[in-house]
Amino acid sequence: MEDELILLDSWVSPFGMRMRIALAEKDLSYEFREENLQEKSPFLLQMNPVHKKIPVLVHNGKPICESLIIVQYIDEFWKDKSPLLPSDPYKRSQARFWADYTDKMVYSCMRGIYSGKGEEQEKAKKEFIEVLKVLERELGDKPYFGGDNFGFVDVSFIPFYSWFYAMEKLSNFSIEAECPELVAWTKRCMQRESVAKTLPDQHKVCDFVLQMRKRFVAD
Ligand code: GS8
Repeated sequence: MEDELILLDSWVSPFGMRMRIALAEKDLSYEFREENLQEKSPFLLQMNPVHKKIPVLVHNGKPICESLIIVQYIDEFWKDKSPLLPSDPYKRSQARFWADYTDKMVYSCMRGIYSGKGEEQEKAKKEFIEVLKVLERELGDKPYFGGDNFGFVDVSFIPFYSWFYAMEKLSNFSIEAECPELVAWTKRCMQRESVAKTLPDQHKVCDFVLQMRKRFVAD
């Protein structure tokens, strides 16, 4: 039986982009369903009744929630093509640690920038730069976080790159000036088809973020 894969997602979600990159790495086709997060579909509420969030991967009718868990599921189910997690248990633990770090640290700083003002926004920017520098140190002189191969940490982190330009515009700084090696890594990742075809245009993301800010942040 052909596997049926449905992705409940939103084009601008960095969490959703993780799924799309992982599915592309494994050469899997799927049905993409854009959710309106202001008016969630009954199917989303049924598939993710706990958090009511996207992304959700529905595999032959069964839902899998939480982006990092979904990427690991994809990697385990379709293990023969383009493995994302290393097979060594210690290396796996380290990959999970850094993916979790991007989850906890990168997005919270970005939220501080896009929803904050004045001093609060400045603090989020400084913290964001620190977090990026920590990640740049972890990358070291490897081509990818996964070493010679594009792996789990790369999949987890690269989607946030599509939001970098919006962060720079909102908070007036240059990520390339702060973290040149990290930006070189983003360019390497963008040469991969799975990433290039998934990440939306940074200007389009920026317009979206500015609109969202207009709606939710009083100036
Ligand atoms: C985060 C998903 C999330 O925040 C994951 O999958 O990794 N930890 C989760 N989804 C957001 C859209 S992206 O910013 C979402 O669905 N928000 C709707 C809501 O909170 O009501």
